Amino acid sequence: MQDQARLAELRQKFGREPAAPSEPTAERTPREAQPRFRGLESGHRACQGCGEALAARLVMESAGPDVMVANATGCLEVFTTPWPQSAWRVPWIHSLFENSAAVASGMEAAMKAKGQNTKVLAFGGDGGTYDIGFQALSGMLERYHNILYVCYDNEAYMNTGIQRSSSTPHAATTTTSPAGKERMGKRHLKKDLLSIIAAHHIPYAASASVAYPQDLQRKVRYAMGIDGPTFLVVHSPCPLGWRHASALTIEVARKAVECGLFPLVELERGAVTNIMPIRQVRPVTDYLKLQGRFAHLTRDGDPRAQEERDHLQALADYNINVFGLAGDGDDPVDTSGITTVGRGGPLAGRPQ
Ligand SMILES: Cc1ncc(C[n+]2csc(CCOP(=O)(O)OP(=O)(O)O)c2C)c(N)n1
Ligand code: SF4
Repeated sequence: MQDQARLAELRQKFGREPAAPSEPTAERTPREAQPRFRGLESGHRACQGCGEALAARLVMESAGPDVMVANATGCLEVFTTPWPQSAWRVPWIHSLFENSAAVASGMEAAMKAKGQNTKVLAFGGDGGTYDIGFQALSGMLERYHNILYVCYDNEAYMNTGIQRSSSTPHAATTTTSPAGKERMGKRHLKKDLLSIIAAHHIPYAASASVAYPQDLQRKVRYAMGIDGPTFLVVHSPCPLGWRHASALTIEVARKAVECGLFPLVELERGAVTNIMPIRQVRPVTDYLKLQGRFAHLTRDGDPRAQEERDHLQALADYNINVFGLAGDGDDPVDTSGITTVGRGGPLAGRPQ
């Protein structure tokens, strides 16, 4: 089938609008309202408020039971599989740090040879994806394997002690880009990985955030229906590395989207096909001041702090302009209209 016809069929099947949320009722307690299949169980050893754990749970819920996972070394692999235990309910392989895309390619070829339709997922952190596994990922995309690759982007090498990666935002402090007299945190820019992935002209590539689970799950379902390589990068706050309270994970993730620093976009065959509009664009300082990794940027008396804040604001403004993110009124699927999560309940309103 032609690619365009296939895309049209998938759009019709999965819809571009998010599905109606399932409201818990007196008869259906929140626990009963949980999705029936949970590919990643609770009881693992992630830190409290770990965005990566939440992201992986949401991805697995929407991917469904007939999947296999190749998981690069990193926090997700470590906190879900302390031998002899495992939090996974699907076939799962721990790959090297650098080769989850290559291992997943082999798994997919094996499934094909056996005549099975089991979808293969590959998971990696930003270190494993933006940096060390990038070559294997590019090969997987170019060879057109039927794999959904998910990058859990917590913007540093968290599992080994918060070292900077090419995904770490400009001016963030990490153990290998410490803020001090010499420099104001990381000198370089966050790599625009999504554009590089999209340049492979794969059927579907998107960004998502744990602050918008309904949007994230729609993107996973859409990617699951495509027979070819697809890619999702999920912004996943790490309370330990970003130095924010564990209860603030969702709020921090939401503000990253609302200020424009982490745009939520979808690309098909290299072209932008959808964005999440921002109803109320916030200044980047609303996002920065919640996190200890940017504390040096919000202290008074250092002229370099203002300069770096301006720089980050310019990067956010650039995203807003390039993708046309500023909303033009009330939109049911913009950053304020779409169902989100709040502290104290899965379907609660926006926390203030
Ligand atoms: C070739 C290689 N180099 C270094 C390591 C050590 N190492 C294990 S996990 C990790 C960091 C993983 O970072 P990331 O991919 O961002 O995932 P996160 O832990 O942040 O989820 C590193 C450096 C390794 N396992 N293999
Ligand atoms: S260090 Fe960060 S990414 Fe790793 S388990 Fe803890 S919160 Fe999650």
